Amino acid sequence: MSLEVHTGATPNGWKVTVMIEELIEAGVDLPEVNYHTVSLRGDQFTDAYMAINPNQKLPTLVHDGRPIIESCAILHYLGEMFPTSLFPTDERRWDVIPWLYWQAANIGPVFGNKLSYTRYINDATDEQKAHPLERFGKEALRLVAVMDHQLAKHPYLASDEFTVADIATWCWVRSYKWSKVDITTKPRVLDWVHRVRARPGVERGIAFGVPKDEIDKFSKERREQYKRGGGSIASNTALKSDL
Ligand SMILES: N[C@@H](CCC(=O)N[C@@H](CS)C(=O)NCC(=O)O)C(=O)O
Repeated sequence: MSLEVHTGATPNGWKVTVMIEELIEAGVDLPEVNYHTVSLRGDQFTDAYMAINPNQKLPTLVHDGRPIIESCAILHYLGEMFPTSLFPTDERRWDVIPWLYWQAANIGPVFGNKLSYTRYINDATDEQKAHPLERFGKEALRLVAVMDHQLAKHPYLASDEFTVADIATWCWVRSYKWSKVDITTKPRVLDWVHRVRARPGVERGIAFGVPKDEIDKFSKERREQYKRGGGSIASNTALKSDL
């Protein structure tokens, strides 16, 4: 049964494309993979998309007729379904699973909010943005310090091995310049960013939806496009509190 991947060129979206490429790199004979690009200009709110993802966000994986929502649950699912060192199946999975949850509960929301207030939100004054910017900026730096603490113990976030916890976290932290979170005071974290970037599977995964010459640095036009998209999402006009 094929893997139907509904995703886009965003940090949460790239987690899945990186995972697929890392599984291929690990020698897994995957079933056919079909990609469906979700445009955040409204695809997420359509009845067809909500039938597989009632939470109205990307990504979603559909395998064997079963939709899996939440990027980290997708990494967990693929890790269990296709066993490799990316997701240990013995008791060592308990080194990894807490850090996968940690990403979902901390890095994603905090870096996401820091990014929104730094780059996207354009219908609030500087004064209104000051408190959330300070709050999410400080919290992001605290999380980077937690990463540094982990990386002092072993070369990857959760263990000696590169795992789904690194995939999930890296997809957010790698854009530290865009979200203006200064990780450069933590050389271990910076080194981890570069080491993970050098992996061929990661290189192919983050190329999803982006021209090859813009993988590491978006063009001015693309940055404007993300700002417009992020601004319209952050303006909350499409949010429905009654489904
Ligand atoms: N916790 C979710 C977050 C997903 C998420 O926020 N996705 C963003 C793109 S990175 C999205 O679909 N945003 C659309 C919107 O907010 O309307 C996950 O990890 O899958």
